[in-house]
Amino acid sequence: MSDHESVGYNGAVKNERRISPPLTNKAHKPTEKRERVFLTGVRRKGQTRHDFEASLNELNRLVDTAGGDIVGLAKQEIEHPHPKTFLGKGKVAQIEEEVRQNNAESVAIDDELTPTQNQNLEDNWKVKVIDRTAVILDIFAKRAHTKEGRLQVELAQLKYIQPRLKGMWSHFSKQTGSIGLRGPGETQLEVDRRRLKEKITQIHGRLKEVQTHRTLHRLKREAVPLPLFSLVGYTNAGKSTLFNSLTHADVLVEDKLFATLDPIVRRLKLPSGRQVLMADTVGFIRKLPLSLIEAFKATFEEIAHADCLIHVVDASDPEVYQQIETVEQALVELELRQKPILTIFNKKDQGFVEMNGSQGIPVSALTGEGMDQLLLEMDHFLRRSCQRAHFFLPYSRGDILASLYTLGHVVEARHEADGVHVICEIEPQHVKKYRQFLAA
Ligand SMILES: Nc1nc2c(ncn2[C@@H]2O[C@H](COP(=O)(O)OP(=O)(O)OP(=O)(O)O)[C@@H](O)[C@H]2O)c(=O)[nH]1
Ligand SMILES: [Mg+2]
Repeated sequence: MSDHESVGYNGAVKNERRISPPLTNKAHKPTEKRERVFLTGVRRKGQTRHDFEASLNELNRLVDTAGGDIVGLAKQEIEHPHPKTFLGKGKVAQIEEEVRQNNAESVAIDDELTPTQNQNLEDNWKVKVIDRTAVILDIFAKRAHTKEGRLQVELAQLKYIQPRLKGMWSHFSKQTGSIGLRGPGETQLEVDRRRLKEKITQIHGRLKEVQTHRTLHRLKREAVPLPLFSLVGYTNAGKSTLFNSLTHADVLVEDKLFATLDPIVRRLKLPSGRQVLMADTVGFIRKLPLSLIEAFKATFEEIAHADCLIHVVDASDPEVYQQIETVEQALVELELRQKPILTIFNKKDQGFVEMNGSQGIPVSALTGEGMDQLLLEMDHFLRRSCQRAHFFLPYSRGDILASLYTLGHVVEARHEADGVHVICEIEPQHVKKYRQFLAA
């Protein structure tokens, strides 16, 4: 259980058990330099109060993870964001006053700002202004450990910084190391636009190299035909806990957002004796900008090559519906929505909120309850959903070969003079679709 359990801020999180953010520093190392952050929530037209509070609450947790303490909070309802300052004039003045009174070092806004709005607000408040994307990027920067992960974060940061460079020059060139300006990209604040562009091209190149290596590695792994199950889910749903419990791995588990950034794959044995692979991946969160998802496409590659997704849902969280929706939306954006999905409801030990209509295998990754059933279901899934089929494809139909790789599991591809013999385990619907290419 976390130290933060019952602490809310300004009454915004009253009854929401586990998304309650910390106000105390108890959980942090005493040596850690914490930044004084003023939080601003903006309720857009059409947004429910509940959704607004939940999102703001989450930003509070994100700021905490990034190393900030909330020293004040302002909320505003707006119909349309002001093109120049995002917030209305009165609110800008009010926040300026509060920032001064509370000695805030930065203002975090729970929305996405244009570079102009960002700059104008900084001019007004004389402190750094960070939007939700910047906070998330900062956490990613702290948490990426593999070469590929770090390159991806750097790329995302540089792309984020690019249009904002001017403002960052004027105020914050000396402030590297604080939230939103930290990580692999921070030295880039000292280079001009042209060099930034060159750098972006260069990182693209290096990423490509790393990714080629990774693809080779994966192809080698795929030479042994093991089905791949990939965990997906909202951040903090319990994916890594489940992963550790099933594969006896030792992945970092934390009551923080985005504990996992770099994907990891392990082998595991199902009750039937069949071996499979399982991948743990980065979690999703609401309002994750598409550009960020794009920078992490490679990270999601393990999901793209999975035979089946296991959607880990924290069914004890009052926000469960919104979280399911966010994950499904992200899967649509990544063009992965057509993958077979096994849904599990995690954290049974904490009691589930009422779930109308949705179904999932109830488990507790923490206590181990329901794990046997999950493993049986995975076995069942493999048997139920696939059939072995033998296709012969002329070389002119490379498109179908590519589809077979995406939709099913190619066990063998034998290249002959006039085409490719493919043996694959694939769902009957796809066998039917390509039946004219079935080998006799
Ligand atoms: N009570 C309870 N807590 C759980 C359970 N599963 C996970 N947790 C807790 O939930 C928190 C998040 O768990 P993680 O496994 O790190 O979650 P994750 O989905 O990997 O999160 P990210 O990597 O941040 O996306 C940790 O504090 C876990 O101990 C469960 O079944 N019951
Ligand atoms: Mg994790």
